[in-house]
Amino acid sequence: MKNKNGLFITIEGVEGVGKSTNIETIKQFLADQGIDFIVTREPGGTIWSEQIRDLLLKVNDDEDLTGLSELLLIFAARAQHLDRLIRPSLAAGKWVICDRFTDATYAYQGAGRGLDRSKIAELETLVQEELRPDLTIILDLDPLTGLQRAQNRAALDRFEREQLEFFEKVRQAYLDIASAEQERCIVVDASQDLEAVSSELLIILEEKLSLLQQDD
Ligand code: Z5A
Repeated sequence: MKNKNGLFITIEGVEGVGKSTNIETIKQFLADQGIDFIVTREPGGTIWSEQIRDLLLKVNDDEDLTGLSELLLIFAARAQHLDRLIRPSLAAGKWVICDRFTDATYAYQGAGRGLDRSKIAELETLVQEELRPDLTIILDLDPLTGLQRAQNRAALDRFEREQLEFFEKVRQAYLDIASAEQERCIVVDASQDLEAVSSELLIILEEKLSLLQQDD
Protein backbone atom coordinates (compact mmCIF):
# COMPACT_ATOMS: atom_id res chain seq x y z
CA MET A 1 0.00 0.00 0.00
CA LYS A 2 1.22 3.51 -0.80
CA ASN A 3 0.34 4.83 2.64
CA LYS A 4 3.10 3.42 4.83
CA ASN A 5 1.39 4.62 7.99
CA GLY A 6 -1.09 2.31 9.65
CA LEU A 7 -4.80 3.05 9.75
CA PHE A 8 -6.31 4.64 12.84
CA ILE A 9 -9.76 3.18 13.58
CA THR A 10 -11.88 4.18 16.56
CA ILE A 11 -14.97 2.46 17.96
CA GLU A 12 -17.54 4.54 19.79
CA GLY A 13 -20.95 4.30 21.37
CA VAL A 14 -22.83 4.54 24.65
CA GLU A 15 -22.27 2.28 27.63
CA GLY A 16 -22.74 -1.46 26.95
CA VAL A 17 -23.25 -1.00 23.21
CA GLY A 18 -20.87 -3.89 22.43
CA LYS A 19 -17.54 -2.18 21.68
CA SER A 20 -15.34 -4.69 23.53
CA THR A 21 -17.28 -7.65 22.13
CA ASN A 22 -17.02 -6.44 18.53
CA ILE A 23 -13.35 -5.52 18.85
CA GLU A 24 -12.75 -9.27 19.21
CA THR A 25 -14.32 -9.75 15.74
CA ILE A 26 -12.16 -6.97 14.33
CA LYS A 27 -9.02 -8.54 15.82
CA GLN A 28 -9.83 -11.88 14.18
CA PHE A 29 -10.44 -10.19 10.82
CA LEU A 30 -7.15 -8.27 10.91
CA ALA A 31 -5.20 -11.35 11.99
CA ASP A 32 -6.77 -13.37 9.12
CA GLN A 33 -5.74 -10.63 6.66
CA GLY A 34 -2.16 -10.68 7.99
CA ILE A 35 -2.42 -7.02 9.04
CA ASP A 36 -0.11 -5.86 11.82
CA PHE A 37 -2.26 -4.13 14.44
CA ILE A 38 -2.64 -3.11 18.07
CA VAL A 39 -5.81 -2.75 20.12
CA THR A 40 -5.96 -0.06 22.75
CA ARG A 41 -8.50 2.03 24.64
CA GLU A 42 -9.25 5.46 26.05
CA PRO A 43 -8.90 6.65 28.63
CA GLY A 44 -5.91 4.34 29.01
CA GLY A 45 -3.53 2.42 26.79
CA THR A 46 -0.24 3.20 28.57
CA ILE A 47 0.89 2.92 32.19
CA TRP A 48 0.32 6.61 33.01
CA SER A 49 -2.88 6.81 30.99
CA GLU A 50 -4.31 3.74 32.71
CA GLN A 51 -3.57 5.38 36.08
CA ILE A 52 -5.48 8.46 34.93
CA ARG A 53 -8.32 6.16 33.82
CA ASP A 54 -8.48 4.70 37.32
CA LEU A 55 -8.81 8.22 38.75
CA LEU A 56 -11.53 9.11 36.26
CA LEU A 57 -13.65 6.03 36.90
CA LYS A 58 -13.22 6.01 40.66
CA VAL A 59 -16.22 7.10 42.69
CA ASN A 60 -15.45 9.63 45.42
CA ASP A 61 -18.53 10.68 47.35
CA ASP A 62 -16.52 13.21 49.41
CA GLU A 63 -15.61 15.54 46.56
CA ASP A 64 -17.00 16.09 43.05
CA LEU A 65 -14.63 16.18 40.12
CA THR A 66 -15.39 19.34 38.14
CA GLY A 67 -16.17 19.02 34.44
CA LEU A 68 -13.06 20.98 33.53
CA SER A 69 -10.81 18.81 35.74
CA GLU A 70 -12.32 15.73 34.10
CA LEU A 71 -11.70 17.16 30.64
CA LEU A 72 -8.06 18.01 31.41
CA LEU A 73 -7.40 14.56 32.86
CA ILE A 74 -8.86 12.95 29.73
CA PHE A 75 -6.61 15.01 27.48
CA ALA A 76 -3.58 14.38 29.73
CA ALA A 77 -4.18 10.65 29.34
CA ARG A 78 -4.65 11.15 25.58
CA ALA A 79 -1.42 13.13 25.17
CA GLN A 80 0.56 10.33 26.79
CA HIS A 81 -1.29 7.65 24.83
CA LEU A 82 -0.69 9.41 21.53
CA ASP A 83 2.97 10.03 22.19
CA ARG A 84 3.89 6.65 23.63
CA LEU A 85 1.64 4.24 21.76
CA ILE A 86 -0.63 5.54 19.01
CA ARG A 87 1.74 7.69 16.95
CA PRO A 88 4.69 5.24 17.13
CA SER A 89 2.42 2.34 16.14
CA LEU A 90 0.95 4.21 13.16
CA ALA A 91 4.44 5.31 12.10
CA ALA A 92 5.56 1.66 12.20
CA GLY A 93 2.74 0.83 9.76
CA LYS A 94 0.47 -0.83 12.32
CA TRP A 95 -3.28 -0.40 12.34
CA VAL A 96 -4.47 1.06 15.63
CA ILE A 97 -7.90 -0.03 16.86
CA CYS A 98 -8.94 2.25 19.70
CA ASP A 99 -11.93 1.66 21.98
CA ARG A 100 -13.15 5.30 22.23
CA PHE A 101 -11.24 8.48 21.36
CA THR A 102 -11.99 12.22 21.12
CA ASP A 103 -15.56 11.75 19.82
CA ALA A 104 -16.25 10.36 23.30
CA THR A 105 -15.01 13.65 24.76
CA TYR A 106 -17.41 15.67 22.59
CA ALA A 107 -20.21 13.25 23.52
CA TYR A 108 -19.61 12.77 27.27
CA GLN A 109 -17.89 15.99 28.39
CA GLY A 110 -19.49 18.21 25.73
CA ALA A 111 -23.08 16.97 25.39
CA GLY A 112 -23.27 14.98 28.63
CA ARG A 113 -21.57 17.37 31.06
CA GLY A 114 -22.42 20.51 29.08
CA LEU A 115 -18.85 21.76 28.59
CA ASP A 116 -18.27 24.26 25.83
CA ARG A 117 -17.32 22.54 22.54
CA SER A 118 -14.72 25.22 21.83
CA LYS A 119 -12.76 24.23 24.96
CA ILE A 120 -12.68 20.64 23.73
CA ALA A 121 -11.68 21.74 20.23
CA GLU A 122 -8.78 23.81 21.62
CA LEU A 123 -7.43 20.85 23.57
CA GLU A 124 -7.96 18.56 20.58
CA THR A 125 -5.75 20.81 18.46
CA LEU A 126 -3.15 21.20 21.20
CA VAL A 127 -2.86 17.49 21.93
CA GLN A 128 -3.52 15.88 18.55
CA GLU A 129 -2.34 18.55 16.12
CA GLU A 130 -3.48 17.19 12.73
CA LEU A 131 -4.10 13.63 13.84
CA ARG A 132 -7.70 12.40 13.48
CA PRO A 133 -9.04 8.84 13.08
CA ASP A 134 -9.17 7.48 9.51
CA LEU A 135 -12.39 5.63 10.30
CA THR A 136 -14.81 5.78 13.22
CA ILE A 137 -17.43 3.12 13.76
CA ILE A 138 -20.27 4.33 15.96
CA LEU A 139 -22.32 1.52 17.45
CA ASP A 140 -25.76 3.01 18.00
CA LEU A 141 -28.16 1.72 20.60
CA ASP A 142 -30.79 3.19 22.88
CA PRO A 143 -29.02 3.80 26.20
CA LEU A 144 -31.54 1.87 28.27
CA THR A 145 -30.75 -1.35 26.37
CA GLY A 146 -27.03 -0.59 26.62
CA LEU A 147 -27.25 -0.09 30.38
CA GLN A 148 -29.26 -3.31 30.72
CA ARG A 149 -26.65 -5.22 28.70
CA ALA A 150 -23.84 -3.86 30.89
CA GLN A 151 -25.74 -4.30 34.12
CA ASN A 152 -24.14 -7.60 35.12
CA ARG A 153 -20.98 -5.83 36.24
CA ALA A 154 -20.01 -5.51 39.89
CA ALA A 155 -19.94 -1.91 41.17
CA LEU A 156 -20.93 1.03 38.98
CA ASP A 157 -18.11 3.44 38.04
CA ARG A 158 -18.39 7.26 38.11
CA PHE A 159 -19.86 7.42 34.59
CA GLU A 160 -22.17 4.45 34.98
CA ARG A 161 -23.83 6.24 37.91
CA GLU A 162 -25.22 8.89 35.54
CA GLN A 163 -28.94 9.04 34.78
CA LEU A 164 -30.52 7.84 31.53
CA GLU A 165 -30.96 11.45 30.35
CA PHE A 166 -27.16 11.89 30.38
CA PHE A 167 -26.66 8.84 28.12
CA GLU A 168 -29.44 10.02 25.80
CA LYS A 169 -27.53 13.26 25.24
CA VAL A 170 -24.35 11.24 24.65
CA ARG A 171 -26.08 9.06 22.06
CA GLN A 172 -27.51 12.07 20.23
CA ALA A 173 -24.07 13.73 20.20
CA TYR A 174 -22.59 10.66 18.51
CA LEU A 175 -25.34 10.71 15.87
CA ASP A 176 -24.72 14.42 15.28
CA ILE A 177 -20.98 13.81 14.84
CA ALA A 178 -21.76 11.00 12.38
CA SER A 179 -24.01 13.20 10.26
CA ALA A 180 -21.51 16.07 10.30
CA GLU A 181 -18.57 13.83 9.36
CA GLN A 182 -19.94 11.24 6.99
CA GLU A 183 -16.60 10.55 5.30
CA ARG A 184 -15.04 9.41 8.56
CA CYS A 185 -17.95 7.98 10.56
CA ILE A 186 -20.15 4.96 9.94
CA VAL A 187 -23.11 4.21 12.20
CA VAL A 188 -23.99 0.58 12.85
CA ASP A 189 -27.32 -0.40 14.40
CA ALA A 190 -26.16 -2.19 17.54
CA SER A 191 -29.69 -3.26 18.54
CA GLN A 192 -29.37 -6.15 16.07
CA ASP A 193 -28.13 -9.49 17.32
CA LEU A 194 -24.40 -9.82 17.74
CA GLU A 195 -23.93 -11.87 14.56
CA ALA A 196 -25.61 -9.18 12.44
CA VAL A 197 -23.58 -6.38 14.05
CA SER A 198 -20.33 -8.29 13.56
CA SER A 199 -21.05 -9.04 9.90
CA GLU A 200 -21.79 -5.34 9.23
CA LEU A 201 -18.46 -4.48 10.83
CA LEU A 202 -16.64 -6.99 8.64
CA ILE A 203 -18.21 -5.54 5.49
CA ILE A 204 -17.04 -2.05 6.54
CA LEU A 205 -13.49 -3.28 7.14
CA GLU A 206 -13.38 -5.28 3.89
CA GLU A 207 -14.47 -2.18 1.96
CA LYS A 208 -11.85 -0.04 3.69
CA LEU A 209 -9.15 -2.59 2.93
CA SER A 210 -10.12 -2.93 -0.71
CA LEU A 211 -10.07 0.88 -1.12
CA LEU A 212 -6.55 0.95 0.30
CA GLN A 213 -5.45 -1.85 -2.03
CA GLN A 214 -6.92 0.00 -5.05
CA ASP A 215 -4.71 2.96 -4.13
CA ASP A 216 -1.68 0.71 -4.32
N1 Z5A B 1 -15.06 8.63 28.60
C1 Z5A B 1 -15.34 9.98 28.61
O1 Z5A B 1 -16.18 10.44 29.38
N2 Z5A B 1 -14.68 10.79 27.75
C2 Z5A B 1 -13.74 10.33 26.89
O2 Z5A B 1 -13.15 11.12 26.14
C3 Z5A B 1 -13.45 8.93 26.89
C4 Z5A B 1 -14.15 8.10 27.75
C5 Z5A B 1 -12.42 8.40 25.95
C6 Z5A B 1 -14.96 4.31 30.22
O3 Z5A B 1 -15.15 3.86 28.92
C7 Z5A B 1 -15.70 5.60 30.42
O4 Z5A B 1 -14.92 6.70 29.98
C8 Z5A B 1 -16.95 5.67 29.63
C9 Z5A B 1 -16.97 7.06 29.00
C10 Z5A B 1 -15.77 7.74 29.55
N3 Z5A B 1 -18.00 5.49 30.52
N4 Z5A B 1 -19.16 5.20 30.28
N5 Z5A B 1 -20.22 4.93 30.23
P1 Z5A B 1 -15.30 2.32 28.52
O5 Z5A B 1 -15.36 2.28 27.04
O6 Z5A B 1 -14.28 1.49 29.17
O7 Z5A B 1 -16.65 1.91 29.23
P2 Z5A B 1 -17.96 1.43 28.71
O8 Z5A B 1 -18.65 2.20 27.66
O9 Z5A B 1 -18.64 1.35 30.00
O10 Z5A B 1 -17.63 0.08 27.98
P3 Z5A B 1 -18.42 -1.18 28.21
O11 Z5A B 1 -19.48 -1.05 29.22
O12 Z5A B 1 -17.40 -2.23 28.43
O13 Z5A B 1 -19.25 -1.35 26.94
P4 Z5A B 1 -18.98 -2.09 25.61
O14 Z5A B 1 -17.56 -2.49 25.48
O15 Z5A B 1 -19.54 -1.24 24.57
O16 Z5A B 1 -19.89 -3.39 25.74
P5 Z5A B 1 -19.47 -4.93 25.80
O17 Z5A B 1 -18.74 -5.23 27.05
O18 Z5A B 1 -18.89 -5.39 24.52
O19 Z5A B 1 -20.94 -5.57 25.86
C11 Z5A B 1 -21.76 -5.45 27.00
C12 Z5A B 1 -22.64 -6.73 27.13
O20 Z5A B 1 -23.56 -6.76 26.03
C13 Z5A B 1 -21.86 -8.03 27.07
O21 Z5A B 1 -22.46 -8.94 27.94
C14 Z5A B 1 -22.05 -8.51 25.62
O22 Z5A B 1 -21.99 -9.89 25.49
C15 Z5A B 1 -23.43 -7.99 25.32
N6 Z5A B 1 -23.64 -7.67 23.88
C16 Z5A B 1 -22.78 -7.05 23.05
N7 Z5A B 1 -23.33 -6.91 21.82
C17 Z5A B 1 -24.58 -7.45 21.89
C18 Z5A B 1 -25.63 -7.59 20.94
N8 Z5A B 1 -25.54 -7.14 19.67
N9 Z5A B 1 -26.78 -8.16 21.37
C19 Z5A B 1 -26.90 -8.59 22.66
N10 Z5A B 1 -25.93 -8.51 23.61
C20 Z5A B 1 -24.79 -7.93 23.22
